[in-house]
Amino acid sequence: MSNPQDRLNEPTLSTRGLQPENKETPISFLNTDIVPSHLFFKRNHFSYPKLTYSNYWLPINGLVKTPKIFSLQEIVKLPSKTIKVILECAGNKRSLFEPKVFGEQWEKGAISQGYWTGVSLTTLLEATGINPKAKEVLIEGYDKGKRTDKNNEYSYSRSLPLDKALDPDTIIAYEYNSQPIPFKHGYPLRLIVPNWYGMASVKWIKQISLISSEFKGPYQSIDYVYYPNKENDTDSFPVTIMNVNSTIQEPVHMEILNTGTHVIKGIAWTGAGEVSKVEVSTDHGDTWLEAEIEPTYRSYGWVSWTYEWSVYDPGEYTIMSKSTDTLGRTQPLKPFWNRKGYGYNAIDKVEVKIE
Ligand SMILES: Nc1nc2c(c(=O)[nH]1)N[C@H]1C(S)=C(S)[C@@H](COP(=O)(O)O)O[C@H]1N2
Ligand SMILES: [Mo]
Repeated sequence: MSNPQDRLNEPTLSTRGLQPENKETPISFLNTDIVPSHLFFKRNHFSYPKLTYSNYWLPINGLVKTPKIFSLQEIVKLPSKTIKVILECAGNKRSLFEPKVFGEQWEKGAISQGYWTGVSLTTLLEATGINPKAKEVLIEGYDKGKRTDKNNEYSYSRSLPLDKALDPDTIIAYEYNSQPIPFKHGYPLRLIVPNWYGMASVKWIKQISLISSEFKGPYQSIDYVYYPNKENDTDSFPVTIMNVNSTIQEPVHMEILNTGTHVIKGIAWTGAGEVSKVEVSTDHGDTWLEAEIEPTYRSYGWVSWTYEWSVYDPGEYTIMSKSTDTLGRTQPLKPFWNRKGYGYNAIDKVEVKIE
């Protein structure tokens, strides 16, 4: 019989900031692969927008043949699809960079996944038609505010190149795990861009515009850009698809265990192709053995993996995990350092002591 107190012993989000609200998922303490909405990480650039839903409309304008304004009722009547998608903040694991970088010091929980339901953006664009001059689709969010480096107010807006916008799996979502999207995650409509880091999935969509040039808003020309150098902006390039990556969920860092057999457990994911293997090392990377990957339906989700570790010698151990994808990308030993701390994907590590 479980102790009734144990039912109150639930995992919670960890707070990185409250204004705006930034909180991370307890990634080691999930008991399902589908993150329930109350444990979904939160990443915001501004305070939450004030919306009046009784009057919610979605305009699509700019370089279209016929501009249209969709009501929510019209959108939910269109053919829908449900896809399992990971959202990973580009700053996930930023706290692990050496030398340290400024910004939210995310540990390993700026990632979540679940089932998103919505209408393909391309279905809406079929209704408006596309002017051949259109190059990008600009998605504007309702939230706005000042940046530390600028005097003007900006809304959270980002564009997608036309080919990614027209991918049938790029959706305007209205449900998460079969429920209306929670307000803090973008209710009533948010964009979901599978395989790209989370910044592309704009919440609280205000309007969508087709444009003929490259959008230069600060959330894509200043932030969400890899700057390989500390002192200058040379060789910078935009953050788009997720890197191949993995996280050890169990044991947790610095845990003390006894000798015997332990299940090492984790997740692995990629933003291109599929995860093809996950390898584990318990001897500082001298030898690697393949972990077992759970044969679940992946869609754009992560895979869960396990590795049975029998250990008889007391001592201190470093457990490492390394995933590889079908494009041949593998987690590096050293991360690609960049000034804003995006895309950390070095081989994952936890240390344990065996007694
Ligand atoms: N409108 C709006 N959309 C947004 C953001 C935001 O601040 N405002 N943050 C982006 C970033 S950086 C991430 S990682 C994800 C986080 O989504 P979540 O808060 O639902 O986890 O939303 C993206 N979409
Ligand atoms: Mo993010």
